[in-house]
Amino acid sequence: MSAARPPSPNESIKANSRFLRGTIADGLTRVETGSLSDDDQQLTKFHGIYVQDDRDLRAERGRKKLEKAFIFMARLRVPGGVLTPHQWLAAERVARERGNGTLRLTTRQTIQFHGIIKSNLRHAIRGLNEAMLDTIAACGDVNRNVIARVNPWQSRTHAEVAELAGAIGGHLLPKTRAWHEIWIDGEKHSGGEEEDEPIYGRTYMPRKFKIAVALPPHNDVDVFAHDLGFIAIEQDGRIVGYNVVVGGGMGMTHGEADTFPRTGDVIGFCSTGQAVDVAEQVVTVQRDFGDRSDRKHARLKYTIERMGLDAFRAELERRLGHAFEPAREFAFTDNADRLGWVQGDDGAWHYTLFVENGRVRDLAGLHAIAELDIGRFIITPNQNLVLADIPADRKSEIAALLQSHGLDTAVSGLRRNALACVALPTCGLALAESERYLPNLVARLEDELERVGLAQDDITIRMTGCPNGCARPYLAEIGLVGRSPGLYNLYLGGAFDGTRMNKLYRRDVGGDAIVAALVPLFRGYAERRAPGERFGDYAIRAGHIRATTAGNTFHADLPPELRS
Ligand code: SRM
Ligand code: SF4
Repeated sequence: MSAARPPSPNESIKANSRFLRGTIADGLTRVETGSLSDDDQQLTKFHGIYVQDDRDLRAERGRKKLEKAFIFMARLRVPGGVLTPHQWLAAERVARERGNGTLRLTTRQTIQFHGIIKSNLRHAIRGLNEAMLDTIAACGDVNRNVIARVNPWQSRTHAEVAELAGAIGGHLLPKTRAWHEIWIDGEKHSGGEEEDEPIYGRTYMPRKFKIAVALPPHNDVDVFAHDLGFIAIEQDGRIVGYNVVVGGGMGMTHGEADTFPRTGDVIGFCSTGQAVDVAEQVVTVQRDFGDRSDRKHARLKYTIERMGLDAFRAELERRLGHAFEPAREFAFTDNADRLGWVQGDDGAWHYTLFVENGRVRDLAGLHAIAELDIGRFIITPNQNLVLADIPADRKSEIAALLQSHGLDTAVSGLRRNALACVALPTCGLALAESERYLPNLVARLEDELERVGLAQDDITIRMTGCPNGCARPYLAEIGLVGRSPGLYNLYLGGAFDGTRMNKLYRRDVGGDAIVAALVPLFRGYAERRAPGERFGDYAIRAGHIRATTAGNTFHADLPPELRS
């Protein structure tokens, strides 16, 4: 713990916020600015809301001495990514009437609304609330949206995994009424004194906290990237319990080698009935032992590195009152989505729709499908959308709509496995383009892949506009991380199943250099790969990148000059 160092300013903002109220309600009424006070900007995150500005307009407005073009981003809380068609329509309406007209499916199975101006913000949140949707705890120093394997075609295990995600998410939800009070009721409670946060306390978590539930053999949730992961262990079609994974995380800062991505450690097995308690106690250990002085070292991965895994496990088991059973055998095959139609074990059909980088721009097709009011809409951790539970006799109707709206077009193996974070123009932390650039880069790489006969081979490529890792780029076979406008660090050698991080291959490269670096590798892979060998594995075997030999932190065994 960091007893000697003063707490970070965020700690007093939280402590003095009257359980996350701050002066947000007052700030929303102020017309002299499109923004909110600095402290309130930290607190709105706990309500799933970020103050942003349109960075495309920043320079021009600066020249004209105008305030930045402030806009808000709101993020839904959707445990397991499951929405009804009615909720989809409500979300779409909010995007059209209060946002920038697009919906952004995220890597944590939810929806972000961009471009909401201050005067529209309450209307937007109320519009969502009317469809039983909320943005509570979608950001901030709390447990975030719990994500879960998307497999509605295996109806029983999907229900079990989704149920656990919902149970954990519900259990760890902040208890404060502040969200309802500020955004919905408008009624003042008596200063919040009567409230309590039995799990979090007044200062909540040291930092964000993330949980995922995986169901082997698919690792679509990237379970090793989370503070806490549960890997379902299935026997005879039933889930008998979960292996527990702790201490994953993706973010780092360029040039600061004591910040790093880390894959989580499997520490043992718990029964299904114990899982919610395990989640609560991992949260309380991190609440009490996490670094509250330096927010760059405040995630659970750093707590575990500092305490040591054995000491962490001992503290956790002490709080649980029992030891974990030894972890059970499991194996993953991929961390991707399988696109297109699949029939489920109960006869229903499911269609996984490719949504490039999660951005739904043309709302019409999905609007028409949602209006049929069939089945469920399930957002995947790969930014795609499953139209789930379609009765066999309605399949042709959906198929016809997908076709008439051009939603069922085939894409290459690289494109269907590509993820990009949002980055410019809305993300305040972006150093380079991502969502607006990756599709073009993929097009250039597709030409080469076509030439060498790899057009339909699944290869994962993930880009982010900065090293925070929102598209989990360090777990991709090809990772691209923004350094400055037009320049990226290129990482290679991640595993296709999300169990191994990649390594730095080229520093500060632009589009031409990225293509030039990858083309010989694609050629070599096409000519010399072993049967079934994945691109990331080939990159290591062929000696293009070294395999990690020590530990599960990103910089393990890398010389200092290669650590940024
Ligand atoms: Fe993220 C911050 C977008 C998933 C690591 N992330 C941000 C912010 C809110 C920027 C900010 O703080 O001002 C971005 C908003 C951009 C915008 O304009 O919309 C942002 N993160 C996203 C999304 C939308 C990326 C996407 O394209 O899908 C994902 C939304 C998830 C959600 O629905 O909750 C998103 N972010 C992730 C993930 C992946 C995951 O959770 O599986 C990570 C890596 C895992 C992790 O947390 O370690 C991630 N985001 C970060 C970090 C680095 C955190 C760290 O402790 O290292 C930041 C910066 C921060 O927190 O200070 C960040
Ligand atoms: Fe923004 Fe960086 Fe996250 Fe991309 S990775 S959305 S640039 S914080």
